[in-house]
Amino acid sequence: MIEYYDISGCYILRPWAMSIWEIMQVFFDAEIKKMKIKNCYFPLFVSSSVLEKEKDHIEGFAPEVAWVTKSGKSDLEIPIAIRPTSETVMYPYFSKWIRGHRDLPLKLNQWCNVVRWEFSNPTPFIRSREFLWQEGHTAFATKQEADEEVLQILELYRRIYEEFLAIPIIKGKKSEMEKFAGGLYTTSVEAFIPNTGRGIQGATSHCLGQNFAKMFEINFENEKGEKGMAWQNSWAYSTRTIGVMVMVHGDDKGLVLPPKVSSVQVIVVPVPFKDANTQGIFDACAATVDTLCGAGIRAEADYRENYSPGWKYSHWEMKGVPLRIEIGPKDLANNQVRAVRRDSAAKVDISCDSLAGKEALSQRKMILAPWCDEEEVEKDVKDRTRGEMGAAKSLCSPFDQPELPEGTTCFASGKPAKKWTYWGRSY
Ligand code: 86X
Repeated sequence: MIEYYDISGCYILRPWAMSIWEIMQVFFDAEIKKMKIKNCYFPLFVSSSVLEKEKDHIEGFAPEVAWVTKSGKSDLEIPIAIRPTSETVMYPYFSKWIRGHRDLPLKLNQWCNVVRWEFSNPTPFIRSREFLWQEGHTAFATKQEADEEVLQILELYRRIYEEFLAIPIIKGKKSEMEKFAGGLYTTSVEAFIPNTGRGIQGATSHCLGQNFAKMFEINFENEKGEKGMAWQNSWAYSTRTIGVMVMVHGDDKGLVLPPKVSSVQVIVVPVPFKDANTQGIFDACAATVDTLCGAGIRAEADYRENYSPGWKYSHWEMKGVPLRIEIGPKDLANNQVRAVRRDSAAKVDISCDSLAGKEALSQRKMILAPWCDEEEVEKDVKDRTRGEMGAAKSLCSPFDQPELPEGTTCFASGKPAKKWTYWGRSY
């Protein structure tokens, strides 16, 4: 996931790690856009006068601020700080952009890096001197609106941990001692690392109250022509999320990736044997990858000839790929594959015909799936599911439709989906 670097506390994020970040980013970015929060980008550099504008909240953090003091060989006239967070960078412009109640709410987010020159044990993802995050900064006319948003954002953080990283968290409010001193109250999602018996803050969502509005004069005129002061929030999650995931799920064989964030969800490994039909095995691997990719699963095959199957097993286990599929001579003869779960090491043989088939069906469940709404495809589903227990058919498209994000494909045809439909065996 990372490569070490020649500056302590700084790490190179390799594609295996960056892809996890990007998957969470796609989700979170879409969710905040639904909330009418807009992306922006403020400069990395902060003048000392602006950084120190809010003395009280900076005081405790001052030792962590990194400064640029030179250009080439000459000293800068005034040193320039590198953002450790962007309150003081952004709020002078909030003051400028907010004049009347029609300028509110102002809801901004930026995806960026920040630098905090930590001295205590740097740890990849968990405590690094530079890290990636999103920071949201919003301003409202009323406290009630601010309060509501704090919890909406906290719920998105919960979903990142629980739905994407498969990590249970506790939502809650920080004590007066542990809250962000510059704000009114701080909420967080807290995770737990069983191995070390330690809690870890997963993300925070603050209501800043009117503290910063006072300092930065973020005022507006309300409908009645009276002067009001903005209510503000700020919230962030960072690449620490990946560190929590590594610690919670990792085991003695290495990383364990939750399928939702894994850039490779299934690795297919050919297991050729002496004079068995090697080409046939390779072809079956390619067909398996095709079938899985067609069903929207991120699958790849490892055809490398200079590594043994056993070596590949440990390699992909160490990398955390959720499912390994092995195809050997016996599997080829039986038109099946062997699947091995990364988390539990549980093995199961699956017929090639039901590979992309819905596991849920064999567990006697109903399935809600995006569908292209074409009759041919509906018939095809019946054909493909015909078995001892009877074929599955469409049941209904519920009036209560979940969201169908643009680009969602039909579970059966791979064409653009038009609606969510229930499928299953029926009376
Ligand atoms: C506190 C508060 C807040 C926006 C968040 O937690 C969410 C996103 N910011 C961040 N904090 C600092 O204010 C801070 C300031 C300086 Cl100068 C520093 F060097 C380190 C800091 N660390 C945290």
